[in-house]
Amino acid sequence: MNEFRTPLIPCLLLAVCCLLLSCTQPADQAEPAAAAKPENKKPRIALIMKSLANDFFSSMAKGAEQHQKEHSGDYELIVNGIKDERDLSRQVALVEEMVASGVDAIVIAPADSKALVPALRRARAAGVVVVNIDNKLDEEILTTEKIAIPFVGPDNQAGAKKVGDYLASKLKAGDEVLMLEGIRTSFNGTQRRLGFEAAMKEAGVKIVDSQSAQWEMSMANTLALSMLSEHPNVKAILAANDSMALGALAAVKNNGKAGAVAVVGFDNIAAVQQAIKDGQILATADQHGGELAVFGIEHALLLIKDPNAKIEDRETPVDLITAEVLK
Ligand code: ALL
Repeated sequence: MNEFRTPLIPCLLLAVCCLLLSCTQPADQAEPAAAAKPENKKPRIALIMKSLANDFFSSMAKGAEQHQKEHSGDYELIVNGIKDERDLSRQVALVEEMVASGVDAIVIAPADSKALVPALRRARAAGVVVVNIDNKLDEEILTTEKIAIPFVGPDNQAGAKKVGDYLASKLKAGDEVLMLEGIRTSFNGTQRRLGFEAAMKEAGVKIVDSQSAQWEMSMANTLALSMLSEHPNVKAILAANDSMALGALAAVKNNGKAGAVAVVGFDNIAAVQQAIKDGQILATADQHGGELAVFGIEHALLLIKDPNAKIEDRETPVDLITAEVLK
């Protein structure tokens, strides 16, 4: 019996202290993000990206960190990402952690165009500025939920069309190709599929199989291997990002088709740039990841200063990268 009685006194004391403390705390300070900030404190901006294993996001982080260094008097930067392209719940948790830590703004490249919306709505409700970069959030859901979140990013369909057109210039009507898609619930993944499809259709090239490798190199490698053995006559693989293009390239080599099956990607990461110079990958698209983050941060700074500022979406450039361009 005694062992139950001993902790009772400290517990009671703790409860009384908590009660006293909560009485002295004004109700409007209950939300961390609503807590009053000392006047001249620098705003804190959280950049939330996707898989840090993807070189595209390390360049994005570098661009943001460089900008912060050059504007260190204006804001503090917290850089976050997830380990796995598909780990949506970790990205949702990151949004929640950043809100709880009292950041002023979140600049996010969402891993999914729909699944992240509720967490971002809660962030907005807690007074946090939100700017969407890279992969656009679902417009329909944003409208239904009545939230306005500015978007900074490229026209992915146009970018993929440029890559597809370039590939088509090396093929002839009737040729067969394969496609590796990104995560199907991400808007930029869908847009790139549409761009590739349009280019192939215009050139009379047949897409004989198209599957999602979820933006990932190893999944792309496994899928491409089985697609290649099922369709031995294909002349090319169109991958919706460079990680998948590298996975596809390894599969092509493994299948003894090096040189006979062209590979194209999207992102212009360092390894693919090298593969283009070496003649192993035909083309990719540069969507300037570093600038994407910087433009997002600039939008966030404007909105922190004036939460009612009318901020327009910003379309960023996307350029075709080929061996000729890299010469
Ligand atoms: C997209 C990016 C990149 C990237 C992919 C993987 O949102 O635009 O193309 O490779 O995410 O997460």
